[in-house]
Amino acid sequence: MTCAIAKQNSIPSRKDNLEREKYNTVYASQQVLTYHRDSRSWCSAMQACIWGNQHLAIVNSETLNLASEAIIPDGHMAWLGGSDIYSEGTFVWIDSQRVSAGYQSWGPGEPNNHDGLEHCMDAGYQGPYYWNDSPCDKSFNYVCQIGTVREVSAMYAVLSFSDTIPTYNSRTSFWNAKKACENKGMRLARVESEEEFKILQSKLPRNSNEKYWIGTKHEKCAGITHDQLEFTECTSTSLPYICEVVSPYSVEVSNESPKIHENDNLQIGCTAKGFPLPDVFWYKDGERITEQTDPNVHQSIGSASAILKIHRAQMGDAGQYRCYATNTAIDFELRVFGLLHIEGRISSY
Ligand SMILES: [Ca+2]
Ligand SMILES: [Ca+2]
Repeated sequence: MTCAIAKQNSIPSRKDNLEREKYNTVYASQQVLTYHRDSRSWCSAMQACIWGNQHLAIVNSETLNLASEAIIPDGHMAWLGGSDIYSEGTFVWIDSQRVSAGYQSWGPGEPNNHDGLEHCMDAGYQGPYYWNDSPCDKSFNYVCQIGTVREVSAMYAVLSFSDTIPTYNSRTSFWNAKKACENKGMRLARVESEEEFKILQSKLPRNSNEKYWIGTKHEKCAGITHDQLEFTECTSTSLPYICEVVSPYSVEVSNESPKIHENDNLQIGCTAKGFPLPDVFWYKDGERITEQTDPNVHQSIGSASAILKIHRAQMGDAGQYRCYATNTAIDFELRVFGLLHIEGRISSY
C-alpha cells in the first residue's frame, strides 16, 4: 500500500476545527500538535495534515507523547505518523526514522499486526497515552504537527475583510486601515514570506478581483490580490483592508521537567505570544490554580505571562501542571510538561 499525496488549493480553516473543540492545539518541546476530528483513513489523514502545512505527528519523545495524550479525548482513536507499510514489523515515522530507534509508547501487546492487516499507528486504543497498530483504512481522528514555530501570522490568524463587515469603513488609505484594525483590537494582516502570502491569498474572498491593504515587515504599503503582492502609494490610494487576530502561537515554559524534593521551592515561568497579547494561566491537574487550590501553590499573572510558584512543596503538590494561553482568536492553547515529581527527603537518625 502507498499513499499518493494530492495537492489541494484551499487550506482547511483552523478556526473551523477549533470551534468544535476547545483544546485542540498543544505546544511541547518547540513543537505544535493539532488534533483533528474529521475522521479519515491514515493516508487521507496524512494528506490533510500536509494541506494544512503540517504532517502527521512524529511522537518521538515523552514530552510530545504527553502533549499528544492531552489533546486526544479519552475513548477516541487518533492516527499518528508511524507505519510499517513498507516493511512488515518495522515501524517508521513519516520522516523515515525507525520508531524502535527512539522513544516508544506501545500499549501492552502492541504492535500485534492483528490478522496480518495492521500497518498504521494510532493512539487511544488502550488510552491516549498508548500506541497501537490498526488497519490503515479505518477512519480515525488524527494528530498533525507543525514542525517549527515562528511568527507565522496568516496561518493562525482570524481574518476580517473590511468590505464584508458593514460597520467598517470599507475602503480607506493604508494608515487609516492600520488604525481601523487597531481600534478593533486587531492588526493589519501581515505577510512576511512567500508561504504566508499563499496562505493569505487562499483566504481571499472567492471571485474577488479586489486589492486589499495588508501589513509587511518593512512597513511598506502593500496590497494583496489573487495574483500578487504589490507596493502601492500609501495615502492617496483607497482600498479595502484585512485585519487579523493572531492566536497564541508560541507558549514557553522555563522548566519542562521539574523535579524537586519535599520542602523545596519552585518557580516556573510561562510566556505566550499572540495578538492581542494572550492571557496566561496555570492549571494543576485540569483545574485553574486559585488561592483555594492548594496552600503551597500560587501563580502570579502578568502581561502574556504567569509564574507558577510552589512554596515548601509537599508530596500532595505533585501532579500535572499546565500553562494555558488564550486570546480572542482562540479559546485555549496549552503548554504541557511532564508530571512534577516531588521526592521525599530521607531522614536519618
Ligand atoms: Ca503491520
Ligand atoms: Ca494492533
